[in-house]
Order: sequence, then structure tokens, then C-alpha cells
Amino acid sequence: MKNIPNAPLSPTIAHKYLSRSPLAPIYDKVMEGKRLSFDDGLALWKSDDLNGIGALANLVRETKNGNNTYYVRNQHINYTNVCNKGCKFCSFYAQKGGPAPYTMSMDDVREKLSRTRHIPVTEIHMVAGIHPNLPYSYYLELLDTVKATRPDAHIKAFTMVELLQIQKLAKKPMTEVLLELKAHGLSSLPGGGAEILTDRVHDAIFERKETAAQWLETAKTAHRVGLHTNATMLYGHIETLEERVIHMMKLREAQDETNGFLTFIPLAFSSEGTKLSHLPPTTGILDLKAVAIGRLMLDNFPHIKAFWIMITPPVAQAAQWYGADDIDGTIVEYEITHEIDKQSTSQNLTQQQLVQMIVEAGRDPVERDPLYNVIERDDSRQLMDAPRHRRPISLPVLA
Ligand code: V47
Repeated sequence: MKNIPNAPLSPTIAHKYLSRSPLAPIYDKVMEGKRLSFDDGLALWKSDDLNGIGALANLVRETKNGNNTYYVRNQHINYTNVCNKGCKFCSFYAQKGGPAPYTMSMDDVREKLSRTRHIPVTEIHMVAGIHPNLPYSYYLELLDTVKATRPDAHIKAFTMVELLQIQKLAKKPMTEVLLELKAHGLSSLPGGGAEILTDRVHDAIFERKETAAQWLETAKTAHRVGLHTNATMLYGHIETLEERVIHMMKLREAQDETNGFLTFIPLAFSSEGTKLSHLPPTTGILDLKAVAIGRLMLDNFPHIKAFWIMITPPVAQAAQWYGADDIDGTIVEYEITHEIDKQSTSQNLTQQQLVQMIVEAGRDPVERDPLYNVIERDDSRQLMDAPRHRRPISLPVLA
């Protein structure tokens, strides 16, 4: 897989503003297609100039992905909430006073999938807790069941921590396990479990889970057997600005080696129901900065996703002008966080609603599969033909 650096950017309305702002040295680097350093990353996090950072990220976004905003029709399956990791940031796993334990049988999986029989779902996104007592055969059967029930859908499943558990059960080298999972229908891996890739944060809030080094090594092994993965960053808890930059630089280094990451997804921490419930929710400003700085630092990542269910649809819409070129999907039943319930918004958006959101943001909606192959359907074309209201953000221009 080949690495494509940022191409030099043509001057835009942003030029005048950025070239005369404190962000000018970073702007010059971006214009010359030069890689940003740790210090640049830190300067971006410390800057209060959200629109300047956004304009900079938008230059890169439009160079890489033009006016496209990608979305996918997907369904999430969280097959168990039993977990032995006890991460302090998580409200999903079964615990006293929290969610009751469940583990889905194959009939449950079939039943859940059959609820969306009438929708052309392209992606089944399947992740869960680390159940200590499930056998290796459960995971293979799970893939077989999804494949048999929705043969056309792409299965994106198992975070790196689940993979390490599956390998432990299989008692085989990771490469062999991945090839076996692939033979049973696994097509790519989601980006979860990365959290913040430093030992300090690991030891403080997810000490029983894999280390940063293990997460990165497992992702690179998946890439080497031809499986693409995503990468997330959980922000807005105990991490420092420096640790956010380190996280991004570790991902960038890994991508230089394998070029197997497709999308970077900043995940806004939601503290409700977790052991960190004293922490406030993230703000729209922080959410947009995470997207924009991700776009600027991760010059070798093709895509940046604004995950609407965690940052809310309006912020995900704005994020399309702050570096994001993807908004995720229709997401039937998302259980990892309950943030969206608080916003009294449903846990799924119809394709029409997603397309309308993207069009209203002034971008061109493009339905994709999980590997970013464009999907052309008659109903998508009709939605695309709907009237558009372009409302690009206006940048402050110095006199
Ligand atoms: O790894 C857990 C995060 C992740 C909380 O690859 C929390 O396309 C916020 O990885 N507040 C799982 N976040 C979800 C995930 C994901 C989501 C969307 C798209 C993709 C993709 C991947 O959710 C976990 C963890 O980092 N998480 N608890 C919480 N309280």
C-alpha cells in the first residue's frame, strides 16, 4: 500500500487570514505539503483560533476528498456486554447497579439482523465486551451467522482487544487467527480500543486492557494480512494535550509502516454512568478541534470521521468544514454510549436524514461501503437531486 503525502494546496480565501495569523508557520508547512511536528500539534491544541485551525484542516480535507462527505448504511451489533476489563471510561459493560449482563445467541443475532431486512445495509459493525468464558468457536459462528443472514454486507468486527482475546482462545499466532476470521467473513476491523496510546493513561483508566504497543502491533498485523482497520482516539477525560499529540503521532508512524488505516475517528468521552462521571461532557469547540487537528496531524490517513452519535448531528455537520469528510452511518442501535438518549435524538438516522444533513452542510453526499468504494443506487440518486442549500462558513478576512 502506498503512502500519499499532502499535495501542495492552492491559495483560497483562507490564505490571507492564515498567512497573517499566529498559525502562519503551520499554514506554510501545510501549503508546502510538509509534515507537522509534535510542537506544531501542541501549538494547534493550545491555540484558541478554532476557525483558523478549521480553515487549515479544511484545505487539507478538500485537497484529499474534494467536496465529498461519505456515509454508510450500517447496523451495529454488540454481541455481549459481559467484560472483564473494568475500564473506568466505560458505561457499557454489565456491572452491579449498571446494565444487566447479556450475551447474544445465534438466534438473537439472526433476529437483530432480520429487523433491517428491508434496508440495504452495507456494513455490519460488530464489537463487544471481553467475555472471559466464550469459546473460540463462538466468534467463528458469529461471523458465519452474519454472513449467512446478510451475505451482501461487509463485516467490520472486533477491536484489537477482542482480537487479542480471540487469539488467546485460539492458541494460534495472530496471523493465522486473522486469516481464519477472514475465511469466515471478516472483511475489516473498526478503530476502537485505542483510547489514548500512552502508558500513563493506560495504567490510570484501562489497565487491564492491551497496552499502546499491543494495540499498534495488532493493528499492523491485521494490515499485513490485508485487513484494513480504523483508528479512534478517546478524548475529553484525563489525557493531556501532549498525550493527544503523542497518540496521533503513534498512529501516523504505524500508518507509515503499513498504510492499512482508512479512517481516524475522534471519540468524545461521555462520562455518564462511568467511574469518571465527575468529568464534564466535551464541548462543541473541543469536538471540532479534535477533528481538525486529527486532519492536520494525520497526513497519511485518507479519511476523518465525525461520528454523529457521539458529537451530535449538528456538530458532525459543522465538522464537515473542520477537516471531516465522513459522518459514519445510519447506525441502527448503538449501545456503547447513551449520550444520544440525553439529546432525545433517536439512535438511527435514515439515509434520507443523513443525506439532508450533508447537503445542508454544503457538501456532496456519497454513499460508500466500509472500504470507501462508492455505492450508486437509484434511491441515492433521487436524494442527491433534491434542492441544495449551500452555506459554507465565512472566514474572517483581515483588512
Ligand atoms: O473503544 C467507550 C469508546 C469505542 C465510551 O471504526 C466511549 O468506524 C465515549 O470504536 N464515551 C467503541 N466513548 C466504538 C468505536 C467506533 C465507533 C464508531 C465508529 C468506529 C469505526 C469505531 O467507544 C471504545 C471506546 O474508545 N467508548 N466508552 C464513553 N463513555
